[in-house]
Amino acid sequence: MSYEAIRYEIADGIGTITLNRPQKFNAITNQVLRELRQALESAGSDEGVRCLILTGAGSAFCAGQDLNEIQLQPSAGASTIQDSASIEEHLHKYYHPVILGMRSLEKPVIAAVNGVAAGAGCSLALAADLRIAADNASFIQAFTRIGLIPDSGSTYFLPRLIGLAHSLAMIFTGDAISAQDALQMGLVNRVVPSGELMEVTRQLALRLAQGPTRAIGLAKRAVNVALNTDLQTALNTEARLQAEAAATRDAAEGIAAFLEKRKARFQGR
Ligand code: T3D
Repeated sequence: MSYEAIRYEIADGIGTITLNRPQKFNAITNQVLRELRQALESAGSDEGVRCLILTGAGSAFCAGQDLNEIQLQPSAGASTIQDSASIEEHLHKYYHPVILGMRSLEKPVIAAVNGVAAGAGCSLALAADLRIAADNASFIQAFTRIGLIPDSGSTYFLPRLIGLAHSLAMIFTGDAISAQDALQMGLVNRVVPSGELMEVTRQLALRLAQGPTRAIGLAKRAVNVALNTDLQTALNTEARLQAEAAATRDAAEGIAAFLEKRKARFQGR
């Protein structure tokens, strides 16, 4: 598939998705979401991709839903969006496959947040496994600024990452959170000078892509399960997935390399 609203490039085992509507601060259209879904599916089935980076072209990461595509009909008590009967249907049909696709992709996903991440753009960053922010990045739960509520997973990810108090303050006020404040809250893993963002992110992605990526993927699945379950189920899931990890060539290689006092050569299987 050819991409227009995003770019999708693969090099050195790293897939890089770049939201590519810089003049509109990478605001999200249906085409963006269709292409994102396609790229995620492609990354999932491509053994050559062992880590994924999500970033934005130009000065913004993503300004959320393109507000030009929303058609409000307040008198009818409803709103619609291009190609969908309702906002609810739109979220199910376009946004949810992307958010679920990021979470279920058993490969690490790093958001390289190069500028403002607002509304569903903030949700996209939150759905990634790791976030590296440029020092000029910011995070805005912009939804309530325009009379909407957080969606695309923000109500799920935000309290889990930064706790209730910070989450509700962000959601109720819609205030911008700076990269430094985001770091203190635990919203991002690291803040780097803007000019170094992609290089630092690529170095981390490369390290992960050269790691035991099958085990990393299974660990992501185990954590996804553990987030929503009791201890017994989490323990059972760990045990079952540990058996899978232990059966990989990478586990044999990792243990052999330790015993032979050499660096392991992982292949992701
Ligand atoms: O089913 C559903 O779809 C519902 C789902 C909703 C999910 C959501 O994401 S709702 C929230 C939508 N997003 C927003 O409300 C954020 C709107 N944007 C802003 O508040 C500001 O643009 C920013 C705070 C992100 C950045 O401000 P600033 O001053 O740095 O930039 P700017 O001048 O406002 O924006 C730059 C350009 O991007 C500008 O284009 P122009 O006028 O120069 O041609 C602006 O119109 C455009 N842009 C920014 N955000 C959006 C957008 N165009 C369309 N939709 C946007 N969301």
